[in-house]
Amino acid sequence: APMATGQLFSRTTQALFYNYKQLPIQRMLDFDFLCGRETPSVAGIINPGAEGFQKLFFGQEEIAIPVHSTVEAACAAHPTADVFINFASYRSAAASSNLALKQPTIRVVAIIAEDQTTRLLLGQQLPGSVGFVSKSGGMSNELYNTIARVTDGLYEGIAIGGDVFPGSTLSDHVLRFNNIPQIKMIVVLGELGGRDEYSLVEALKAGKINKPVCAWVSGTCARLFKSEVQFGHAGAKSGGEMESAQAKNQALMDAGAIVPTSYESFEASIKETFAKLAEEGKISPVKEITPPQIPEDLNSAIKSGKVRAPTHIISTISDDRGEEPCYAGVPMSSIVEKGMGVGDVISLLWFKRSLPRYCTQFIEICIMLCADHGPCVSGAHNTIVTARAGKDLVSSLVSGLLTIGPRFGGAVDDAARYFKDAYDRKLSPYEFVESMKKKGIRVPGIGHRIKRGDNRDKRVELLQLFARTNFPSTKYMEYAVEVETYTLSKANNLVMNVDGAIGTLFLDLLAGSGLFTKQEIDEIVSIGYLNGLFVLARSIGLIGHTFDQKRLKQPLYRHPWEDVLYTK
Ligand code: Q5B
Repeated sequence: APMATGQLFSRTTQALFYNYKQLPIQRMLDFDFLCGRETPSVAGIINPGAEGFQKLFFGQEEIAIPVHSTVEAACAAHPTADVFINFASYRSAAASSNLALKQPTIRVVAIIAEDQTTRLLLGQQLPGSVGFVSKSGGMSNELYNTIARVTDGLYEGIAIGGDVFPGSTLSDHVLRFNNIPQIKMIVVLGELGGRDEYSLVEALKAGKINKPVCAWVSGTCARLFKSEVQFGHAGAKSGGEMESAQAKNQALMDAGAIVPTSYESFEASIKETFAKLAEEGKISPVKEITPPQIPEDLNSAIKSGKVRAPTHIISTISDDRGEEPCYAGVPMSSIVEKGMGVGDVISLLWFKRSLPRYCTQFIEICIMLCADHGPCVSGAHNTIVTARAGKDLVSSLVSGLLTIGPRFGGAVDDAARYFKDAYDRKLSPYEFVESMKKKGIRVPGIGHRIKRGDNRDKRVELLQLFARTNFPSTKYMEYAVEVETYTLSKANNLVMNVDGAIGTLFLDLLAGSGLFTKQEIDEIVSIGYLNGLFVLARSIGLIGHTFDQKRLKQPLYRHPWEDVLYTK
């Protein structure tokens, strides 16, 4: 239906909301839902610099409201949204409001100093007969309640704000309400300070308002103070007798407004005015609507203990909710105070327990020894090529990590699995190696591209030495040495490699420490924890190779033709 002169809002009015503030927007949508609106009153959100969609609830349904990065883009996308609700900070509100005023599609600009948005658009949605204008947004809440109780409700309610220079005046709205046929009576709540109420007095005196106006100017208590008092609003201080609540109430009454003797009797005067209009048949009773229930947010319902909801993630290794993060229940301060190291942190986060020093030291030695093995190994090569292609640290690192697998560095778990199985089943080295050969599987942990029987891997020797000195038992590793003796009899490069040494020695650590049940050991081996040691260690080297290439400003890598065998 066409809007009457002065009518700013209808049941289909939509707004653009400047600055993303989830709570007030959600409140507006909740109010829409309560009022039975079919479309949300927020058409779009302007979030400077961001674009996309914002999920919000409209009743029970989730809706996606478009987010625009500029005022112009939002106005172009939503040409029928003629209200601009500005939630910018006081620092940037002027610039964005000026911009909004320049947009041909915008008719109303509301600059929100406090959270009053939900009240702003009340009038467009309610079917009542009362037009209400207030200075105070907070007090308008009070009056909305009063009006709802003693009349057939609001048609429109607006709070102009308590500033010294508000964007619109009380009389602007009263005159506007006077032109809206659906509004049968007007309620005004002014306050001490300023002279705005006198423009209403003038309008009344000039006979420009022919609907009953119930008015009250609050702040009569100011007289009880000996000196001038500044109330909550910038404009709410009595600047002299004329600006006092008493003087303004008197002037309004003299001009023909219905003014009670106190705020307490304001409700009664609104009630009487409405009843009189109803009696005179000037108000046809509106059908009472039972508003729907706004669904409660899950978070608040859970908080109040009304509902329970299943969690989506279960975690047992760390907790960051308390005063300080804990790893497997051990607070970070205690990790630092006790001088724990990376081996202890790995023990807590991977094995969920504190391990004795020789175990954590062994873990740290593994990390140190496997941190790097030169630029020519698969992982470092990939990382170097990636870094030289101009990719970032994470891409270069990941590209190297992705080469870790059954042939390169990722044989630790399989070494542990196969050697454990062979040892536990009491297979002789000959039976083990030959049975693997029959299955066509290379023994994990055996063989190296450059290491030989006469050029052993120093890392393996260091790990063996440490374990033989510190571990209660090295039975799995000694079994691997016997296997190595057999494989070396076949070929000189079939030495125990670093994967084999770590895999078998970790079996010894798990079994010998007495801290793991047989079931836990089986689980660690079957899940495959141990490649993690190589992955973690080699990440250190791969990160180093990335930095190295970047530092050396190495150009894009291209493999030389001479190094490729081109054949058909
Ligand atoms: N043969 C490592 O192969 C390598 C055999 C075998 C029985 C075996 C190979 C292998 C198991 C996986 C493993 C970890 C691919 C290695 C690492 C980290 C690193 C890397 C670095 C670092 C080497 C020649 C003949 C053939 C094969 C037989 C070979 N391996 N038999 N069991 N394990 N090992 N990976 O030299 O009769 O001629 O057909 O897969 O443990 O990755 O530094 O580079 O820190 O970065 O290419 O140390 O051993 O040997 O494939 O030419 O085989 O030996 O069947 O026999 P190669 P191939 P045949 S540590």
